[in-house]
Amino acid sequence: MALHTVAALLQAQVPGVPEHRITDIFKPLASPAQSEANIAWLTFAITAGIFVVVATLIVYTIVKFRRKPEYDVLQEPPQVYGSNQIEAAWTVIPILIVFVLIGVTARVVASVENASPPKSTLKIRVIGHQWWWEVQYPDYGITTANEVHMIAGPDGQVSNYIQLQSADVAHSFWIPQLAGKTDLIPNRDNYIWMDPREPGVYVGNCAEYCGTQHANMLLRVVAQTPHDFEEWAANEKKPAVDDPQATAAKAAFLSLSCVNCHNVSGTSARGKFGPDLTHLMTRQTLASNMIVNNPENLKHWVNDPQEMKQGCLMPSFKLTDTELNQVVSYLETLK
Ligand code: HEC
Ligand SMILES: [Cu+2]
Repeated sequence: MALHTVAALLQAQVPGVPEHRITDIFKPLASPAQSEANIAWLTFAITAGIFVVVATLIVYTIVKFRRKPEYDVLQEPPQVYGSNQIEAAWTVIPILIVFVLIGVTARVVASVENASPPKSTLKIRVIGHQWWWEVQYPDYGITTANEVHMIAGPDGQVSNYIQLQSADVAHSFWIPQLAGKTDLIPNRDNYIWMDPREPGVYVGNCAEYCGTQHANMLLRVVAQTPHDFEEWAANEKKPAVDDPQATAAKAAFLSLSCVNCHNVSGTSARGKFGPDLTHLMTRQTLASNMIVNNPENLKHWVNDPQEMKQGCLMPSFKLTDTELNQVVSYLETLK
């Protein structure tokens, strides 16, 4: 990805919402991430302790047992044949440390997985595809893509319960500031929950190698207050905008093969293979958060997705200029 596109992505903000773009596990903003950060710190502290002890002993030995000028070079050093106490100590202490770490980790994993979600829970289904995310809200009848809207709220009051599935290969859902990685496996349902404490945009990515464009299978969670979420959902539930100014453009879009892969609710475009385009213009990014959703990038994408995201599963169509302009101007009405 060219540097200027990275810079532009950093500016793709949702108006009025702070952005948490540092994918830092040491700055957790939800309970699962918080408990995981705690064990990360504990492990870090223990291993730092081991490092200090071992490094000190090494330095001490190097200094203390250097060859001194008065030593006879040909004489062998004193031969030591082991010490039961020392050997017992350096066997037992590491075993104890390993058991402490296993115990603490197992407890946190179990407590994160078994925690019952708080009363106010939003159900979300995320389906991994090569190389984008389908996002459904079963209770609302909404299907969207790549940008996962969630509810945020003070500790322990709201939560999002996410069912994870895959349409093809194994993927992994990871938003470092909210929760650890959970795989999306074909023919299997996995579940995670997260309770973002602050509204904002949280970034993440697919964390399981899933093919050529794995690195551009990025994630974006838009955590909102329940009120803002409902507002967003109300718009998502509506069928696509039918702009009378765009009748010809719409006809052009519907006459092309786009309809085999993309859904636009309220039209004859019913494809399920690619991202739902019904409210494309409400998303900040395109191609699984790889590029900013602006008119220039949208046109470039429709004209030649293979140039922008080589190997992605949308072919380049060699549309004529007229077709391209019509299709893009139709897509731009999909608010
Ligand atoms: C063979 C199936 C297929 C056809 C046909 C197809 N697309 Fe796509 N389209 C995809 C896939 C798959 C993606 C996701 C690519 C990715 O991010 O890796 C996509 C992504 C997109 C996106 C970006 C959506 C987003 O939210 O990131 C737009 C816009 C789009 N297609 C428009 C079109 C238009 C316009 C046409 C017709 C000219 C078309 N597509 C034809 C499969 C298809
Ligand atoms: Cu993936």
